[in-house]
Amino acid sequence: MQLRFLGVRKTELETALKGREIKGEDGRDVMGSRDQIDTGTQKQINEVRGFLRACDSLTVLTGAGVSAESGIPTFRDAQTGLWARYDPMELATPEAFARDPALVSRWYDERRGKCADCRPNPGHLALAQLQQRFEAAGRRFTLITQNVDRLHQQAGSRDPVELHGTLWLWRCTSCGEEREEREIPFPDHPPRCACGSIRRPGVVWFGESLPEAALAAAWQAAESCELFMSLGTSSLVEPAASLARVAANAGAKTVEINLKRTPLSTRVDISIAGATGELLPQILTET
Ligand code: BV8
Ligand code: ZN
Repeated sequence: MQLRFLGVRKTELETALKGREIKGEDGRDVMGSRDQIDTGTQKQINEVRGFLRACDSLTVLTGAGVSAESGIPTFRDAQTGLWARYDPMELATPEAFARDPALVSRWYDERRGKCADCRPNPGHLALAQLQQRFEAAGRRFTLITQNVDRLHQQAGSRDPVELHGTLWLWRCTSCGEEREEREIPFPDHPPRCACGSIRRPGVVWFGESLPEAALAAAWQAAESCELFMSLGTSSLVEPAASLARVAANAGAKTVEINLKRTPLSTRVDISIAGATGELLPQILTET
């Protein structure tokens, strides 16, 4: 390309031009603007790196946005195909399951299928690495997730607090027997327990209380951390959406990373606009 006639090696030029924007005829930055981070965001990244270096206890909350780059639609993303006419907030309720258990079971079976085809993305991997680093240095790290896909565990994260359960565990609605279900798809909808009763996904539905142990662990981790990071969540679903406030009220530094603004963006110390799959690996270099 153009560079050749300058008789200098591409790498030398790239280092010389690092961070500088070179506009091509079409006004696009020839140095491949996708991974160019604007100076404002770079400054925020450096500040977050400073927070990470300085803190001995970190609590991270993740939402559907962290799994988006793995190909799992978020709750905000429009439902597709035969699910397009259903509102996920309606399907994810005990009322919907009582009304039509086969329909709700099929929806969760389809989501299991989707998750099974997806792999953790660099955002998940960066968080697993961060946990390793923190724990190797004797610093406290707590990962709290609203996601039910278990991609964090696949990425190597240990013991994340699953606030809203998981769609990989199914529970009998009468004897309570719970076990992991990896066979996709289910032969019948809804699946049946050996006792003959129907089984439901091991998730928390809207209107249902969260598992006490998970909620207590999340609250305790928010109240006692020095840094709280809210990643890829719209911060609309309670009580998860209150955790950042609990941390801030307890004196923690708070950081948000999201593609879009959320109700939390004006209430945290640093809110970075961007994709977690791109920004988290960047933030982790040099921390
Ligand atoms: C309860 C499991 C006791 C099932 C889920 C107080 C006030 C108002 C309402 C309430 C309240 N207290 C309780 C309620 C009711 C309700 C609630 O909060 N309703 C909301 C809608 C107003 N809460 C409950 O019912 C909870 N139970 O409180 O019990 C009680 C009961 C009744 C009344 C009082 C008390 C139970 C809530 C849990 C429900 N189960 N999931 C399943 O998955 O099927 S919630 C589910 O939706 C997820 O787990 C998650 O929590 C939520 C979706 O939010 P996000 O994960 O943030 O995803 P979303 O799609 O919204 O946004 C994605 C974000 O990522 C976006 O901002 C986008 O910009 C960003 N993004 C996208 N790509 C990227 C990205 N960011 C970075 N990088 C990218 N690449
Ligand atoms: Zn049973």
